[in-house]
Amino acid sequence: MSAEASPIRHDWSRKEVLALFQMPFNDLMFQAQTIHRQFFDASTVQVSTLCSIKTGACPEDCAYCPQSIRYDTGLEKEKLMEVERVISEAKAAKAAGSTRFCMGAAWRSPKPRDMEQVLAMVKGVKALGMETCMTLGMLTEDQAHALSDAGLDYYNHNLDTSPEYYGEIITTRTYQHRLDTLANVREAGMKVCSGGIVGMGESVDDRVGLLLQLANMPQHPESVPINMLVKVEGTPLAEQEELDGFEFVRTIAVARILMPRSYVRLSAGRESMDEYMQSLAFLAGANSMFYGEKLLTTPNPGVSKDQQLFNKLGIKTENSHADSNLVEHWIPSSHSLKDNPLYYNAV
Ligand code: SAM
Ligand code: DTB
Ligand code: SF4
Repeated sequence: MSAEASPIRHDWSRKEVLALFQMPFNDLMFQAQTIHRQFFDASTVQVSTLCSIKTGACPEDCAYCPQSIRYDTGLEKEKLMEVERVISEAKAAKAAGSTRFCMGAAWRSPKPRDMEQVLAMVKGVKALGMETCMTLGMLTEDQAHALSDAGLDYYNHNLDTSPEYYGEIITTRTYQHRLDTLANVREAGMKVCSGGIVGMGESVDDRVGLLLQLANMPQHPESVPINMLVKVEGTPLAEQEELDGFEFVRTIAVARILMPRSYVRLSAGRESMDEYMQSLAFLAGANSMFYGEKLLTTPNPGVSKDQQLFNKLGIKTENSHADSNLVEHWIPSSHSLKDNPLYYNAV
């Protein structure tokens, strides 16, 4: 099938998207994988590393979040990290094969007094030759422009769920606040990273609603993180019933079909997924993930565990500058076999 066969649409109807969610699983996977292959190499994954530059004591009340000051999750709060430390963490992430460094802060929005330090982080990480991403909460137009001018490539700001379910999860800001920040990010010329969380007790209609919001934006987010709720003790969602893994994989597949050119990120929650579920997520069209043993405050599979999975699946990481002394990575055992993952060996 040629790339023309799947136009990039921004006019999806609720009915169409629900119908995708309700397809027989094998048909849905086939459609997602077919579209994925029109736009991407199906065995290449982009890897980003997260760094919590300001941890805990967030004034917001997001029911899933271990960093909200309102819930006792036992998290030690920390001040904004020194620029030098951020840069040394970014160097380590680059050496491990990560190409993007995502800096997250537990803020409702950045304070004017924090901006200078944050902008220095962007410049310092950029100077290492890595892509930069930040997630700092709501941004004004001026803040978005300042970050863009400093060289920030991506801004992560998740819609998290449908407009209808949002009020069940967060009461300290509105859906419109989120959309306004996303508009400021776009207008300032940065790439948008926006997705959501599944497994928070939402209905399939809410997963439809979230993806409709993202897919009907005038320009799709370049990166769409799909997080599985990480249940953290002390948060209101700690005892949330487990979502069936197939529903998570379906959400990835529908995101892939609706936004064919976007990177769909198999995001938080991998620590509780086995290799089979993660490989189904790749088959559904996920082609980006967080790399490194920690997300912001919760565990993530370590690099060596992910390398083992990549080896089993013949997955390569995108544009890696990994230091071969530090990590295992793939080399073709012979040039003629280069494109056949079965013939890749670990060094
Ligand atoms: N404070 C900023 C904000 O909320 O926009 C940036 C940091 S916040 C931790 C970034 C995102 O992490 C949230 O929007 C949410 O999607 C995700 N997240 C936080 N806690 C999570 C959890 N327990 N499970 C899954 N995703 C989570
Ligand atoms: C995103 O969608 N997921 C990441 C990143 N963007 C910032 C954060 C996941 C956080 C999971 C809970 C934690 O580690 O604190
Ligand atoms: Fe604060 Fe972000 Fe956590 Fe919400 S998700 S409590 S805004 S750190």
